Amino acid sequence: MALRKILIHPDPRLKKTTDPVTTVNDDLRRLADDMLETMYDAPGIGLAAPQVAVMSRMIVLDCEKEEDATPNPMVLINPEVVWSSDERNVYEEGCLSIPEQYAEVERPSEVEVQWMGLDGKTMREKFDGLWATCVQHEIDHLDGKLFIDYLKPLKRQMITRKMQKLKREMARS
Ligand code: K1U
Ligand code: ZN
Repeated sequence: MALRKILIHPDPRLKKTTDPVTTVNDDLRRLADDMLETMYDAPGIGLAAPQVAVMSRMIVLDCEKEEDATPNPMVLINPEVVWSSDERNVYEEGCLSIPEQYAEVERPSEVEVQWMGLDGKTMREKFDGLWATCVQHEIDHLDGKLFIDYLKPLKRQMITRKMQKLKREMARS
């Protein structure tokens, strides 16, 4: 397993739609392991393949945040929201590609998601609470959408400028 570098916004790869996965092979299994390790190391509760510069439809999640909770890592290949609740929920979201910036985003409070597992089997499950927020945030990444795209243009611009400054500073050191 290896840590992968997380892309920081703005980056054209974070704005692109990703390609469906057609075969589960050793490279994909290695990518899933690396993404989970990178997510836990960050630390984060989710990660999407384009955030580590791989333009494929795969995400990882583990929203068990409490320190003494049993880990519950999930790997979702070609995930699709097949049902969303009318009820909506507001959560202050963050993103590992937009470090230290948080903003309230409103999304359906429950979603049903279908995906393929690493064993090639089709899975379908309902997500609620933080899991629902996180799985929608990660699926958005696969469609080139960031949580700041839900914000008013001025706030989005302010965050983007902060990230441009951060990237300039990171490049200097
Ligand atoms: O996609 C990502 O960049 C990961 C992101 C997922 C996410 C967070 C909040 C709402 C929706 C989706 C993160 O994990 S940001 C870090 C974070 O929220 C966190 C880190 C450590 C403990 C608990 C939360
Ligand atoms: Zn994110």
